[in-house]
Amino acid sequence: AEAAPVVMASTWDFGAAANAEGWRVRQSGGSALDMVEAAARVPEADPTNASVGLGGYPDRDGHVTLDAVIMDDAGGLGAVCALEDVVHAVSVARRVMEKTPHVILVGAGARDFALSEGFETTNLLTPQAEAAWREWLKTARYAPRANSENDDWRRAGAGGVLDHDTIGVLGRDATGRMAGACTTSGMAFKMRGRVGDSPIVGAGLFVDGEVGAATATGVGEEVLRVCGAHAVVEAMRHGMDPATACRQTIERIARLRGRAVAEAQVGLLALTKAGRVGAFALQPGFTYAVTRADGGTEILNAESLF
Ligand code: SD4
Repeated sequence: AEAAPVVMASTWDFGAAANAEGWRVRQSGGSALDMVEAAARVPEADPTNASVGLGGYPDRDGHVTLDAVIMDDAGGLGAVCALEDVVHAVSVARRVMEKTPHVILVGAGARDFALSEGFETTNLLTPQAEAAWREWLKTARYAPRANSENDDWRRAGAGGVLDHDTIGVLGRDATGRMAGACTTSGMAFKMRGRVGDSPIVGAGLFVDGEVGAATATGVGEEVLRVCGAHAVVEAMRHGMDPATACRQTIERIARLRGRAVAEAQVGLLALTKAGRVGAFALQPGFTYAVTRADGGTEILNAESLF
């Protein structure tokens, strides 16, 4: 028998815990937006997940700065970039969408807006993340590690912290509506003020009501160069299945960048309106969690170019 359609798809192993929360919201009648927001809040609030929200690694000056976006299938869109002191960046992004005439707020303005909406301030720099930063300062060499999200997550029981981890979540509610969210503390030890792909519509996330949705993870600079998530959704619009659309976009990054991405990771994940899922990555090791309409969840390994 053919597997039940996919209703949630999230990046990395820790996507499974996020999907579980999104599924709970779906079962209680929540909208696709409610599902993906609730899912994204799970890693944001987890201090052992040192890359989303609380516990994220700081920039090279020691500030934890968060990027997040949320989007629905009717053009609803909100994002925050370089947000400080607020755990649930995805929820601030949703307020930007619902309560402002804008779609992106950055830095101090995003923080002021969050506080005006009643969000509390929290010190996002955990002792573990601060210790890792102080250790990093000894060499201060910026060198993103492929798949650190999963490596560190799998070690987290032993007190490991992730040096960057992003979650991208795509969801379909019981009425067939779709939404997506993407939230991250960005690349560990990035320059102050650096914004990645995650909060940028079309790069870290894109949702289209006629086609489906896509999200990205990995080195954001490489995703931004090709507007990764948008490229995937547009390929699906022209009839490509999700895995092939992700593969084509990864191949495009590789052609464009050559040796510059020989060791870089980029993972793309896509979900069609009908509930078909697919993924592809530059390097082996990109995993994603899918939850089907019957409630079953599994973690799948994406194929990769290298
Ligand atoms: C970024 N794409 O800020 C994010 C990082 C990421 O898992 O995906 N980490 O570039």
